[in-house]
Amino acid sequence: MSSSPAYNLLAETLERQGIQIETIKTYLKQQHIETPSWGYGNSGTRFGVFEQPGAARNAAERLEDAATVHKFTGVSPTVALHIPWDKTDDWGALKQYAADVGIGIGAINPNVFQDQEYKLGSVCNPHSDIRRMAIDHMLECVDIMEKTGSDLLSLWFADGTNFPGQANFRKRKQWMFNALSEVYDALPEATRMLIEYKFFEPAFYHTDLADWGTAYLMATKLGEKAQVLVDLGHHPQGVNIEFIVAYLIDEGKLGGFHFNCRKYADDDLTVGSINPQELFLIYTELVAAELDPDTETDIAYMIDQSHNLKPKVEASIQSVCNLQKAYAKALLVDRDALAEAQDAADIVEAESILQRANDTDVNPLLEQVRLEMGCDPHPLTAYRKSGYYEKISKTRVGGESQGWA
Ligand code: PSV
Ligand code: MN
Repeated sequence: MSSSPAYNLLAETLERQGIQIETIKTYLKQQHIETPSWGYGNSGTRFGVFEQPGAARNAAERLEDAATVHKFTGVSPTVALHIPWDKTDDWGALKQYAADVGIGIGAINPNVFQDQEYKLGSVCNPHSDIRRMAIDHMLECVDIMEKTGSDLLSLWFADGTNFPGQANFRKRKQWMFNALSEVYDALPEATRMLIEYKFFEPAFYHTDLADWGTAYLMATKLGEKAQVLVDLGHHPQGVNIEFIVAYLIDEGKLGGFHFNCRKYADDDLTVGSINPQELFLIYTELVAAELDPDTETDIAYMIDQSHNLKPKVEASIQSVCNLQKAYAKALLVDRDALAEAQDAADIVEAESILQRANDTDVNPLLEQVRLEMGCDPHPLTAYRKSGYYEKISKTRVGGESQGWA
C-alpha cells in the first residue's frame, strides 16, 4: 500500500528516535471509542430544545447514525444506549438491527433522573417508594444487558439537594450504597458497573456522588465489578483530571470515560476542542498504564455529547478524530527518557519530552492508519461528500421522537 511523503518522513524521523511506528499503528487500529445513542437525537439546553434536520427519532435511527460514524472512522464499533430513551419491546430485534447496520451495543445507561417522580432524587429520594422505583429501573436495565449482550451498566444519579438542612447526608449515603448493592448483586457474570460522578447539577448545594472520591468509595465497598467513570465535563475548571485518572488506574478502579469538554460544564462540547493539551495529558496517563506490563486495565472509552449547534453525526466524527489524535500523540512520548528526566529531577527536560510528542503533527500517521484499515484518510470530508446528511434530512421528517426531547 502506498503512503504519503509526509507519512514517510514522519516514519523515518520516528524510527531514528527509536520509536517503532508499526507498533504505534497497531495500537491506533485497536482504539475503540463508543458513541452515545442520545447524541444523535434532538436535545437541548436547560432553556430549550433546538431541533435539527435529520436528527434521529428512534433507537433504530440512532443505531444507523452510530454505524455511520463507525463506517467513516473505523474505531467506533459500539453505541451506548439510554433507557427508556432507546426502549423497545423486542431487544432481540434491536440487537439484530445493530448487527445488520454494522454496530454493536455497548453500555446500558438507566435513566433515573427524568421522570416526574425523581424531582427529589432517585435512590436518595426521601420517599421509599421512589427509591424502590429507581432500583427496579436499574434492575430492568440489568435484564436489558442480558438481552443485548452488553457487559456494562453505566450509572449516573442526579441526586442532591439545593438547600442546607434539606436532607440527612448520612442517611442518603446509606440509601445510595444499599441501592447500588442490590443492583451489583444482580449483575450478570463477567459484567461491570460504572459509577459516574458530577460535582453539581441539577442540585447545587450538595450532590450525593459529587467527585471521584465518593464514586471510588462506593465502588470499593461494592467490590471488583464496580469501577469509577470519569466524565470530563463533571469537574470544576481547575481540577487536574489526569491526576485523578492516574490514581484510579493505580487502584484498579478506572472503569470508563465520558468524553466531552468541561468548558460547558457538561455534555455538549466536542472533546479536545478547547483544551487538547489536557486531553493529551490524560491520554499520556492512559498509555503509560497500557504499556506497563504490571498494570491491568479495562477501560471503556465513551463519548457523552449531545450537540445542539453542530450537526450531530459530523460532531461525533470530529470528536472521534480528536481522540485518535490525542492517543497518537501520547503513544509518541519517549517513556524511558521521561522516566530518566523525572528521576534526575530535570523538570525542564521532562516537560520538553511531553511537548515534543504533543507538538508532532500526527495527521499523516492517522491518515496512513485509516488507509490501512480500509477507511478514507479524511473521515469528515468523506462523510460530508457521502450525502448521508442530505438523505436523513429528507427522510427523517415528522413522526414522533423517542428520546429526551
Ligand atoms: C449527566 O450529566 C450525564 O453526563 C450522564 O452520563 C447522563 O447519562 C448523560 O449525561 C445524559 O446526557
Ligand atoms: Mn456523562
